[in-house]
Amino acid sequence: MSVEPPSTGRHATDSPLRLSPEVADALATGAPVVALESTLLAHGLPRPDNRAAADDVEAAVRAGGAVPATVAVLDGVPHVGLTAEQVDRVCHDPDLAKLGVRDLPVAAALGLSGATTVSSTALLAAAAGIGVFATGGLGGVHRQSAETFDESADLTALSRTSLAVVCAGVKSILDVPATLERMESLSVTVIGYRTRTFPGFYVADSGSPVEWSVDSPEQAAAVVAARRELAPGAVVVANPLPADEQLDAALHDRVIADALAAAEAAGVRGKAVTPFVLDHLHRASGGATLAVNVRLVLRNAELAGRIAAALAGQAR
Ligand code: PSU
Ligand code: MN
Repeated sequence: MSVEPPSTGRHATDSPLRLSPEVADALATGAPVVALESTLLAHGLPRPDNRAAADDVEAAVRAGGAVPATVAVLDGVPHVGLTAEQVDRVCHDPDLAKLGVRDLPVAAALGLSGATTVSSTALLAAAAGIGVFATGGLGGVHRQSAETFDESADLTALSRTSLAVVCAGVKSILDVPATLERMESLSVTVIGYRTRTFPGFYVADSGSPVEWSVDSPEQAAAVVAARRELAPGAVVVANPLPADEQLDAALHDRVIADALAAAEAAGVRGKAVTPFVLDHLHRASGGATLAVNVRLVLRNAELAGRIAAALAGQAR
């Protein structure tokens, strides 16, 4: 990766990444590691519930058989693997920035702190040598993007970053068919996990098909390994919620229409859109979207752990 060196202090030849001892040790010995993003903690889930979720997600990665590596930028330094105190900071600081790839050099140069999105987490994780990453839902093409040009930087980042991203599809506040078209244009590999329909984040089925499907962590790992041999770029492993755990469909459609209208009325723009809409959904659904959001992240984290273990040849 290329992060601008600061004008004083560190030398440009120093690695700009700080790995936790556990993550450094796992990578050095070839043990499975799963990267986790911090924007979903800091900006996607409300305080204080986000703090327990952070621990639960790390525990789910361990249950799957891998070492969790939560990523965030603290005082200008990208950290891969956080201490409990560092997770506290990420979850409790209301002023923490939201950092995509383009924001990383500014944070590094000015010594700022921020949570990393899918785009920047993928970049930093790949730079650390981590092959698997778990999140909730990817960013993508927003509805009305023809007027707003609002398309998440997650998509272009995944087109050039070599790792697997386990997610429950893209957030259903987005234009899902348009996002799938963009992932095709960007040559991002997309596979359904035990499904031929692309998941819809809060709901199991987005209504769009997915062409390829795998049935096991070992098969997913084989696709990831084959992609690595062939060309840079990500493999999206789309892992749907079971039907009996999804959000009620009528509630889903109502609260999403409501949240998008509220964002429009409030004139929210840029990177504030996704956190605004998610927060509105959590309130409007009486916490139902929050519970489903946490559940799907935990499922993705555990599956990512299994895929990482399979990639490391330690499937169990
Ligand atoms: N998944 C979740 N909650 C979130 C996100 C993903 O369950 O809050 C975050 C991710 O960090 C993703 C970001 O990269 O939303 C997308 O933001 P934007 O639409 O501004 O690119
Ligand atoms: Mn955007």
